[in-house]
Amino acid sequence: MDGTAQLTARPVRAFAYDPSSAPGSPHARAVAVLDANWTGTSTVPSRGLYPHQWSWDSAFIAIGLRHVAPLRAQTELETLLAAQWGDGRVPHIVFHPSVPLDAYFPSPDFWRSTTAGRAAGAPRTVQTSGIVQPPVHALAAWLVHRADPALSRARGFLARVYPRLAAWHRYLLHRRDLGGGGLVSVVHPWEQGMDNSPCWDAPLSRVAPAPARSFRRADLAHGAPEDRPTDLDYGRYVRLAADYRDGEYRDGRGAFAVEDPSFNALLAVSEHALARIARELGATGTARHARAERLTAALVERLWDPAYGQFLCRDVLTGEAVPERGVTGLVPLLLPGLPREVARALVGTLTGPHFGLGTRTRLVPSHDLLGEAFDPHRYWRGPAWFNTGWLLERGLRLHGERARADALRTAVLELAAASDFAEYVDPYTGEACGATGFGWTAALTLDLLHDASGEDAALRG
Ligand code: 9WN
Repeated sequence: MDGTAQLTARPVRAFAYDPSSAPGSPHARAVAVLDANWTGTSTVPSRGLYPHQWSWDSAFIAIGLRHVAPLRAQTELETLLAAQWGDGRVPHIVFHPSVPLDAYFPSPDFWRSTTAGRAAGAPRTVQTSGIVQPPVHALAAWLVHRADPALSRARGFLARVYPRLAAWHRYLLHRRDLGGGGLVSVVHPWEQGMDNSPCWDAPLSRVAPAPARSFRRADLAHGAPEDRPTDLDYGRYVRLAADYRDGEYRDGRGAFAVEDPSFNALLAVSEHALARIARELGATGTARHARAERLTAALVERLWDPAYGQFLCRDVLTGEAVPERGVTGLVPLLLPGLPREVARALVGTLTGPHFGLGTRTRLVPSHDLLGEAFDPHRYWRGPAWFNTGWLLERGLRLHGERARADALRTAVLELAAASDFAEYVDPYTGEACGATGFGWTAALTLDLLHDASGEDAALRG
């Protein structure tokens, strides 16, 4: 697709934005979305498309929920962590037993966590998937605590979640350093959270797809096929997950292993948050800050590409960088310890022709506007997501880019409300794509309304 032609053809629309919390305001509507998606113990990303609990969704949801329902925000994280496996992994989905099996694929009978996951310590009383998602949870736990420290202390919230978060990070750092260079590898595109990104195309092309007749997709009942991953991609996702399951979820190098910038940056940020939590609980936290800084250094050493002005994924099986500009390569801007010239270059790339922030786009596209694979509607191949917008807004603010952060904040708030809290939007027009009433879109709207300075999320030192 010719990105340049698109740019002139589709002007950015202006939206009216109401900052109050009166009935009918974006604030009230965002709260209503979270209420509608609440199940009593956690929040579904979307009632139709994603009717279970998802790991990184819950972390983002807790970050917003803390401002309006701090007890629910704590419960959200505690419910997820209660499904942690004995080896420390936090599963990417915790299934609700009352939801029919055919409501989402892959369902519990595909993952078979209670049997295939037994050796890895999967819980017996709840069904989960066996892969993971980005570790945003310690950051979320810290922010949830900060929203209502009295409630948090009274319930012993941090003391309860700390050992589980520490075991989670230990699992990632010890069992998932498949490249041996101090960074975590993801073993499935769903683990990284940006499922269908062109960054996975080359590493995924080596995976033999499961035959289409061997599984039945549920997502196409809710989303337009041209917005969703293709059947061939799904065949590969299924093959990778089935092989992992059939190996009883043992970690080692399978057919897909990638070191990803966003996943590792979020781990480093969460390690800083865990240091804060440790300090709050009476320890020093120094070793954790040092670990976060080592992770930051490994990220720069292994994944930074000065010629691209951004981080790139690294295919662990070939040892090569993946030459694709995904938004994942900008997310490390969230790191407080980033070298100044790296932060400066990232801002340049974010606002330059490949992502166009502030000129051609108001929200950050998920992929290079000028790349061959760019598609403004297809899942993670171009559309803008609100969680990456939030992460980069916090990153811009942290690195002193106040005017740009303000503009991005306004765009997130306006487009979230105007799109009825869509899962994602066309980066040029703001047109809603995927599900509406999407959990993290509503939650991060609330966070930006309540926490304009982002001071707590900055985690400096
Ligand atoms: C697979 C729930 C999840 C998000 C991911 C997003 C999408 C699932 C899917 O939905 O992934 O985990 O079925 O496509 O890519 O980031 O956590 O909202």
